[in-house]
Amino acid sequence: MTDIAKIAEIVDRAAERAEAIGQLSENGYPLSLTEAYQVQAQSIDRRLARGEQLVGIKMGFTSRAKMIQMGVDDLIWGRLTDAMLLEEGGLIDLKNYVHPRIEPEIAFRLSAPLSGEVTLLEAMSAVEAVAPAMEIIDSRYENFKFSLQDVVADNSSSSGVVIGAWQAADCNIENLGMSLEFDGQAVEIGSSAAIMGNPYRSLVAASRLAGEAGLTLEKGWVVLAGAATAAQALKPGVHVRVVTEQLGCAEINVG
Ligand code: 0L1
Ligand code: MG
Repeated sequence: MTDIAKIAEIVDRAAERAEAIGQLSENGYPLSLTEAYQVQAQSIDRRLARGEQLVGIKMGFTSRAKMIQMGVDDLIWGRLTDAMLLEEGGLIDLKNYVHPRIEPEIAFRLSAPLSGEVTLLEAMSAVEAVAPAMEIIDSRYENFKFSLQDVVADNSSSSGVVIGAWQAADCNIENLGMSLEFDGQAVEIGSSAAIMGNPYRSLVAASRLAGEAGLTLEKGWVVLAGAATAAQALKPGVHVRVVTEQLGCAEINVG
């Protein structure tokens, strides 16, 4: 029988200590997707037991191109805790990460719970605010290499979130120009349309997938809709900014 608790301890320790580990799938821990999500849940339970609070979820593989690249036909998701929230405009300490990358995203804040299968309109009406955001993904696996099950067990690589000023959720966010800048130079350019054609579709999927795991997206939670472009590796000393048409900016400095 698969020892979910033991594997959860392995991935949790790797994240806590910022130490790279070998892929589970190649080191005697082949997991089904269901088991991988159980590992994720138990590894996050370990963080909650240390005092962290669940504040939302992140969606991954939200672009068709990334799904095809991974040979998968559904999205993945991970859990966000308060310890992952980084001060907007603040400083990131690289020693807390293995090999962090950053990607431009859209964040939603919920004004009402969302659970299971919902329509696009139901998802939209549960959002009170939208913000430009960046996710720091930091796979705990050596060389950022993993199988689908490995990455899901590792909380879908999520390790940090930077959220800009919240805006009322009354603008059309289907096709907003987005760029990721390093020291004022655009290193990635894209559109919010890259996120499932409309970031709100990612919220519908978030509700469905969390529901399958018995989780309700709670009022006040943040849902990271997914990346609008590829991720970029963080470099020491760089100033990073996401600029999103209509929504504004979010920024962070790397120490
Ligand atoms: O879109 C995502 O946030 C996917 C994260 C997992 C894959 C990766 O680490 O690149
Ligand atoms: Mg992401």
